Parts: sequence; structure tokens; C-alpha cells
Amino acid sequence: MKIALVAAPVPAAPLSFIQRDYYFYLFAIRVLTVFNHLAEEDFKRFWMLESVHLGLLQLIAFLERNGHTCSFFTPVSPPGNEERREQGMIRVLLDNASCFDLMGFSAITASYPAAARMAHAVRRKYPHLPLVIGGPHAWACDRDILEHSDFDFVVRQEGELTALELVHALENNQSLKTVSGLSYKENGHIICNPDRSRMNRGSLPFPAYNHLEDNIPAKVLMPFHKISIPVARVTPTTGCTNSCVWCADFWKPGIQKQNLETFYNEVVYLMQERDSRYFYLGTHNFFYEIDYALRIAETIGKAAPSVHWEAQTRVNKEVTAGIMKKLVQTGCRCLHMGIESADQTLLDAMGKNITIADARNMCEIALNEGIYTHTYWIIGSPFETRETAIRTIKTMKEWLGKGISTCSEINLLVGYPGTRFYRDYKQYGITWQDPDFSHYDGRSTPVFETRYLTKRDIEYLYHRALDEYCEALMERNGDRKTIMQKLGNRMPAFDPAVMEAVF
Ligand code: B12
Ligand code: SF4
Repeated sequence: MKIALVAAPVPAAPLSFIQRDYYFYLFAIRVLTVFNHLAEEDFKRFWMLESVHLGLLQLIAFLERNGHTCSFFTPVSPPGNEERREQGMIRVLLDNASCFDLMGFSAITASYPAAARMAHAVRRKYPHLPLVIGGPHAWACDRDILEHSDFDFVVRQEGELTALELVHALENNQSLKTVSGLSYKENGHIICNPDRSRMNRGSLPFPAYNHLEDNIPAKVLMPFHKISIPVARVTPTTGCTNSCVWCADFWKPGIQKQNLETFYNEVVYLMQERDSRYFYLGTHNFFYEIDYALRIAETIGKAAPSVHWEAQTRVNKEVTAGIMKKLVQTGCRCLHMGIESADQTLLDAMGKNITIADARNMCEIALNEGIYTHTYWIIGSPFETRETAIRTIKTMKEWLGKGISTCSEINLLVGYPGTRFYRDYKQYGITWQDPDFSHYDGRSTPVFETRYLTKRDIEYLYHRALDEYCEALMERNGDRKTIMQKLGNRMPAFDPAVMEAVF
């Protein structure tokens, strides 16, 4: 079968001055620390990162290994041309749709509205082309999607085997009843087949990066000839063993491992063919098995001795200075850790399962061994009060000021469909501003009010957090002008509003 796979674009978000300052400091600190070995040329290609959709490239690799032909459609935003991503893609899809037997879209919550509009445009011109959607939003909203959009099928959660069986059933005109993980419409009814159990991801090929340029005209990439991935996301493990109430990651509660040899080959490919100079291991729980984490580190160190890497992990008090030393020897530059709140009661209520003392300790051990720390903080959890939010802001500021945290990110709690929080929202005493997430476009504005905080309170606290963040980094690293002098031209050449959509 010939299958088109489409990555729906996340809309660029309108940003206030303070948000622009926040992004400036966030990226500038990254450039001055973890990216300090990257050259001007590397930063000129950062805009290309938007086009890399790991889930779809992984799916393509699998479907092609099973005999199907795939074509990858993805947003691309060269600097100065960010606005027309969705319209441009619709045009390309309409021009090419007649070549395919099936069209599949991938969306997160923020890009779902775009995916639905694109599917609608295709349906109007090609009423008989089957339309399928998958990804982190669709699995949680399958009924709503089938009721209110043009999609015929929803592939829930892990997509490889479900998509393959769906394609096989469509090709052979067979019943869909036995396709686990699939939701679909039949005779006006919505059918949600049982969930599918996890596959062994160790048997998968690495993502089909060779499809990146399938539908990007050469002139769009000029003066470059291909998509570069200066900072590559790789996922030697997927999933997390914890279950925070707000987490929208459906790979929980297990950890799936990529085959280490495939991981090695992927890293080598990315360096040789895609100019990768830095790797971000999107492993939420890197230290889940410390021995295995060290094997991953050795593998990347062997494959890429001249580049550096960082990993996302949970706070883990078993991690010693000796372990950090070993990571440094393999090129590790930074650890990313979700701290979320400086209020222990709130962390416990959210099921985070860490203590603030352990988090601080782990950051200090890392820094002593020469590993930078990147911490994440949330404003506006359901039991947040003004006092807890201020405590979080003060702690984040103190950690930034003292260098305990090299860099931080601040987010508003969203409560995505598929999370415990979304399902049991009454238990958390919140009031949705608009419970219909098909309208959500990814802006950093509160999506609910809590028992203790109004929408305006949350907005105020979020902006205060951004403000104090910038103040801390200005005191530590200098004002924008001073930093710009240090950076020269070593800064990504694209708008932070798109940057937010990409990262
Ligand atoms: C790596 C990653 C990124 C990377 C790369 C993203 C990418 N597009 O590849 C970067 C840094 C760019 C990124 C950015 C963002 N991310 Co992110 N990201 C992840 C992460 C950690 C891993 C994604 C991944 O590669 N998984 C492995 C692949 C194999 O899985 P997959 O993509 O889900 O695809 C599988 C299935 O979903 C399914 N599938 C997917 N699409 C389709 C389509 C069809 C037709 C079919 C049949 C099947 C199918 O099959 C695939 C193979 O099994 C996930 C969490 C997670 N563990 O999944 C968050 C996650 C996807 N990100 C999230 C968010 C919110 C964002 C940002 C908006 C961040 C921000 N600014 O606030 C941006 C948006 C970027 C964008 N344009 O999509 C959320 C989405 C939640 C939601 N419901 O919306 C997640 C779930 C994390 C979370 N908070 O819980 N992200
Ligand atoms: S620790 Fe991170 S990945 Fe794990 S459940 Fe919590 S938010 Fe999700």
C-alpha cells in the first residue's frame, strides 16, 4: 500500500516581551554551556529541527520493512517564512493525495486543530481516501475525534503493529474487529477495540531519516541541500516508571529499550549524514537501571567521541559522584530533571515521588563532576496557592543564582487528555476554562482555575516566575547586550514563537 504520513504543525504562539526575554536567556545559556562546541553554521540550521518527527519516522521504517511504501510530509519553517506552515502543507497534500491509498496524521494536543483542518481539506477533494490519526492526543480522545472530525480511524498509543494490521485489513477487505489498539466508525457506530500490549521495541529499525526531504522542495532548503539535525533527539529508552498526575506520556508505566546496536548505528548515521553535533537522550528516566544507563553512555561515547550529549532523568539518590564521572568520560554535558515545585506537600499530592533535598543534592553532585543541570518547574498545579508558587519561584531563582541549576524551564500545568488529572479533575477541585481540548492551541495561558487561584492569579504567578528567572540570569550572566556580545552570531536564527512550537 502507498501511505502518506503527515506531521501536523504546532502553531506558533504569540509571545509577550517577558516571554521573549525568557526564551532569549534560556537559549543563550544553552549556547554558552552545553552547545559551546557548536559553530555559527550549526545554529543557522536549528530551524530544520522542526521537521524531525521521531514517531512518524519510526513508523515509516517499520511499515517499509513490512513491504509498504511511505511518504513523509512535515512542516518546515525557514527563517522569515514561519507563518504559512499549515496552508503550505495543505497545498502540498492536495497536490499529491491522489498517489496514496491511505493518509495518516500525527498530532499532539496543540497541533490537533491543524490536523483536523488538514484532514477536512483532503476529505473534501478526495472523499474516498481513508484518513487515520495517531499520536499523543488521538489515543486519549478517540471517540471525540471520530464523532467530530473527518478521521475514519484512530490508532491508539504505540502505532507500529496496529497500523500494519489496519493496512493489511484494508488491503484485503477484512474485518477490523481483531485489530487491537484501533478505534473506528462502522455503520454509524464508534467501535473501540481493546488496547494492544506493548511490542518489543528492541526489534525495530531506527527512524527512517532518509524520508525527511520526501516532500520538501529543494529551493525551500537553499542554500542547504538537506535537513540537518545539529541537536538530535534520540530515545535509547522510552517511557517512565512513575505516574505523575499531570503526565501525558502514554508509554508509562514501563520502560522500553531500543537495541543498543541500533542506537549506536543511529548515532553514527546522524553524525555522518545529518551533521549532528549534540545528542539529547529523550529518556524520561535515564537512571531507571543505572547499569543500563552506563551502557547507553558507553555506546554513545564510542559512537560519537567528538560530540557531547545530555539526558533526561528522574531524580535518583542512588546516583553517586563516581557514576557522574563515568558519564563525563563519555561526553555527557548535562542532565535534565523535573523538580516541578519547591513545596513537598504539593509534590506528594501530584505523585512526583521525589524530595526537594534529593533533587538539590543530585544537582550538586552533577555540577561538582562538571555536568550542567537543567531543571523544570511548574506553576499552577491544582493545589497550588500563592505561597507555594512564590516558594517555587524563590527556590528556582536561588538555584539559578547559585548555579545549582545551570538553566531552567517554567511551564503552566495543562492537564492534557489522557492524564490522571484530566480524568479525575473533580478530585483536584479545578474548573476548566474550556474543557474542549480540540480548541487548545498550545499557548502558555491557564486552561483551568483552581480552588485557590483564579485564571488571573495563575497568569500573574507565571509571569512573575518568568520575570524572576530573567532577573536571576541577568545577575549571573549579564544583560542581553553583554550576552549578545559573548554569543556573536552563535544563536539560532529563528523566532522564539516558533522555537516554542518546536521544543
Ligand atoms: C522527543 C519528544 C519531543 C521532541 C521531538 C518531538 C517529535 N515531534 O518527534 C521535541 C523536543 C521537538 C518535542 C517538542 C514538543 N513536545 Co514533546 N515529546 C517528546 C517525547 C519525550 C518523545 C516522543 C517520541 O519520540 N516518542 C517515541 C515515538 C516512537 O513515539 P510517538 O511519537 O508517540 O509515536 C508513536 C505513537 O504515538 C504512534 N503514532 C504517532 N503518530 C502517529 C500517526 C499515525 C497515522 C499512526 C498510525 C500512529 C502514530 O506511533 C508511533 C510509533 O509507536 C514525548 C513523550 C513520549 N515519551 O512519547 C513528548 C511529548 C510528545 N511532547 C509533548 C509536548 C507538549 C511537546 C511540546 C509542545 C513542548 C512544549 N513546547 O511545550 C513540543 C511540540 C513539538 C512538536 N512540534 O510536536 C507532550 C505531548 C502531550 C500532548 N498531549 O500534547 C509529550 C507526550 C510529553 C508530555 N508532556 O507528556 N518533544
Ligand atoms: S517523572 Fe516525568 S515522565 Fe515520569 S510520570 Fe512524571 S512527568 Fe511523566
